[in-house]
Amino acid sequence: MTIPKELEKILEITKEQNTWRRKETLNLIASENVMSPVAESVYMSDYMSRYAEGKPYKRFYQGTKYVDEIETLTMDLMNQVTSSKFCDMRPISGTVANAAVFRVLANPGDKALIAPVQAGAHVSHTRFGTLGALGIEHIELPFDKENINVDVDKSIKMIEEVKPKFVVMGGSLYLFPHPAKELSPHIHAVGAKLVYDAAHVYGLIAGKAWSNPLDDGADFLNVSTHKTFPGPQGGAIFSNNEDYYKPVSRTIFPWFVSNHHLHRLPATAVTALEMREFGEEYASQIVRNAKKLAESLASLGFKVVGEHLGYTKSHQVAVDVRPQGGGAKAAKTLEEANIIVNKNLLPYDGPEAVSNPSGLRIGVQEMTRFGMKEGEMEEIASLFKKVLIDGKEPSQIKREVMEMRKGYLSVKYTFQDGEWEQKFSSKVIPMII
Ligand code: DSN
Repeated sequence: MTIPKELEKILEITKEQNTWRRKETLNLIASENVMSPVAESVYMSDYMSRYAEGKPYKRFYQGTKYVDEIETLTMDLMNQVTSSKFCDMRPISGTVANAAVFRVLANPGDKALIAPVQAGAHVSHTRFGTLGALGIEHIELPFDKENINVDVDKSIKMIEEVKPKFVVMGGSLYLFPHPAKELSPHIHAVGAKLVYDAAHVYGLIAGKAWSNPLDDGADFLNVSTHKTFPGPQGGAIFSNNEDYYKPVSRTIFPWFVSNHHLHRLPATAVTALEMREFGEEYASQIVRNAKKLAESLASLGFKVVGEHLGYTKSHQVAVDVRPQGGGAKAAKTLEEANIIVNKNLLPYDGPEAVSNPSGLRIGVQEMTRFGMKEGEMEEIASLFKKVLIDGKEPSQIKREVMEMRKGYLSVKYTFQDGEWEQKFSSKVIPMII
């Protein structure tokens, strides 16, 4: 039998992807991360071929006894690292988690207050995304330009006047925590709920480097499991209140999920164990790295957002690259040098700037996972300068980037030495590289 030439092509493209992004690039997209080899290994399991509609031990299919077991264990471990009481692992993304909670809290025509888009709100919180698709009215909380954040005093007034069904905080360009603690008593006083979208900062919360929104009055904590929390792509919903959790958990299937992509479960469970063991060390290094990168870029002449606020408290750094030709050009030129970032609207950009915004959003969580520390952040800043300020040929800098990356090829903050090595390392299935 002749092997179709497309098969060779498929393997080749996959190998190219793996080699390029795992071994040769500086990956600085704020919403990405990599799993550990052991998490990747359990991801490639029979679970990926199965269905398990319903909840553990109450399924609509046969053959699910190990799915029940792994889903229950995963929920337990995720509750442990989140210091929460209830968890639903079935949303297959953060956006699906938002859809499920928003729909249970409000009917079409009801009102929701969301953190301002300038303060980083995700598109799913808006009339252009999931909120709009559900027919819920999007009203934005007032913006405090000076603090690049929600304006607390004006928001209290608005909450009292509008009496929304719910308020959404958390964001995608997310440098400084939204004021959940300050606003939650006022939200609850009008009978509304606080939904905190921690997609970006969930790993920082699990690692105790970011205030836990559930302790600050959030009724729901919606997350992604693949950004600062370095697991497989997916979502989850947490709550400490059974009465709030139950209607969401009762309706997520069949409203928003049929198959919840079961191979995520063991991989998320492994990542929760890694975060239980190494999360604090990892999260605190991420925050130190982001701050160091921001300071280094500023000292080399870049206009880094939020100087008066200490630049960042998260894994992200935002840079205004209008002097370097704008976000689109800067991101493309950096990619030619194997430095991967995304162009991003900055708080003062209007929506019309979406294809060529003023900024770059940089996230340090993935390179931190590969062992980079403050010294490497200074090196990265100087590579940015060479490409974007000194105008060096990107292909020349690419060689420097590839050389640098050679020292950071294995995932840290995971089980890999000692007893682990003897018992399990031979069972890990490596990726095709
Ligand atoms: N698009 C993702 C991000 O980059 O923030 C969130 O869904």
